[in-house]
Amino acid sequence: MLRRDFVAEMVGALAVGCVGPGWRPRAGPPAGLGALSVAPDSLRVNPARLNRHLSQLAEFGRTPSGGTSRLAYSEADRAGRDYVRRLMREARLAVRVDTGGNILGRRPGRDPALPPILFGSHIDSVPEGGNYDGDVGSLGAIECVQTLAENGVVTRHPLEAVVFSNEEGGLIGSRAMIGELGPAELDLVSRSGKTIREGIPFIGGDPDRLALARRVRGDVACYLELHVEQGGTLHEAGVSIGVVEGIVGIRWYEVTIEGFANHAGTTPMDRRRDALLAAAQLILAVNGVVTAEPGRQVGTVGRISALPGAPNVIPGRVVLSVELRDLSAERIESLYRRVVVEAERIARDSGTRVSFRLLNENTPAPTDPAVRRVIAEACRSLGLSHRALPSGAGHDAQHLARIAPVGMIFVPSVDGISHSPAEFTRPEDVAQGADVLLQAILAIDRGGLEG
Ligand code: HGY
Ligand code: MN
Ligand code: MN
Repeated sequence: MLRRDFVAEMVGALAVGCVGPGWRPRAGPPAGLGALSVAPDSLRVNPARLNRHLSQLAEFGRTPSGGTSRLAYSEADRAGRDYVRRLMREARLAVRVDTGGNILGRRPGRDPALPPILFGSHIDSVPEGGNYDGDVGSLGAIECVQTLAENGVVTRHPLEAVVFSNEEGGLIGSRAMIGELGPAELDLVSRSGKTIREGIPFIGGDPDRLALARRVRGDVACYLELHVEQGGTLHEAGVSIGVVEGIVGIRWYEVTIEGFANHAGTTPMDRRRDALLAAAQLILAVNGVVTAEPGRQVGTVGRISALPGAPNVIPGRVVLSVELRDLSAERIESLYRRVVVEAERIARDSGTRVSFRLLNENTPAPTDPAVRRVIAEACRSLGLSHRALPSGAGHDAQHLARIAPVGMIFVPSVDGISHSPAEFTRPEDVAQGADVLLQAILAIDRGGLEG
């Protein structure tokens, strides 16, 4: 059975059980928590609606393999964002797009002097990605606010659901939000073919006025992100929820190797300066450097182009990507230095020249211990098993950590697959993650981070 069919089936099954004990629809204008007919800690999201929204969002950028290519700044991205804005309006949020292209849906709190609790994720995808990475946290955030709205719950803090722009192209929207998106990055060409400077207005932002999107410490009470784990720890252990301890740092380099393009038939093997041959050695060297010591560090060459690109021409120029990740910024730097030493040796031996250009850097970030405690307590109150774990994937939360306490809630990825059409998270796990998010929001609103 296709996973998509499985989702539809589960959604149907879950619809029967979506109304938790103590749930009462409430008519009339929102009131404070005290006026509720239901205790806030018995509030539950609507699993059928949330999973239906996931299936509907999957239609934007859907690929023949059942995955998603919703590259940031593409038509599919724009259409998906329109869909998400509609859901936000249905959840009675005041919706706007900031100058960095982030979608924000705001709900007033009882105390307008308090900073908002911010929560969300992203809906852009990698090429041929899946239907859960980013989508679960974005739609889960909207589902939480929808649940509060239909139960008449008004929090003390204002609430803001966010869908960050261009997460997969280097956490661009959250970088704009912390005021660190600079001119050099704006000129980079994104996977959509547009530069970031061109892409931001395409989705309703304004790259010339990025300062307006900026938030500083004190502007946000807390940032929470629900996300699929993208690795196999929770799935293998049969644990429902991951409480993220820290998020890896990521560096992307563009490496150029200059050799000499020449005739492939007439140039003897010992007279060549073959840039692709040098690149092959460099790819092995990256792997060798990263695996030379124990630890969780990873390194990947995920993209390569050889020029001029003909069977009968020795490649004269190669451009490839090198990505390095670890929870320690020092270790990333030391891996990088060793890769450069290897690259220079390979260049000397092959008569080529090599240069590295840093394209994007996301620093590692621990999550906030008090937010972790709140999330773990929410799991306990919901009767869900949980465990602490690091994130090997990058997330917008790592930028928000520079200006606010942050926390992340992971739900299991079946077989640990992600950035693939085969990515899958069970509907009940999606709903449980959203319930944890909802309870964490309410606990933080009650002052759960204070004292
Ligand atoms: O690449 C990452 O780690 C993330 O999924 N953007
Ligand atoms: Mn991703
Ligand atoms: Mn993601």
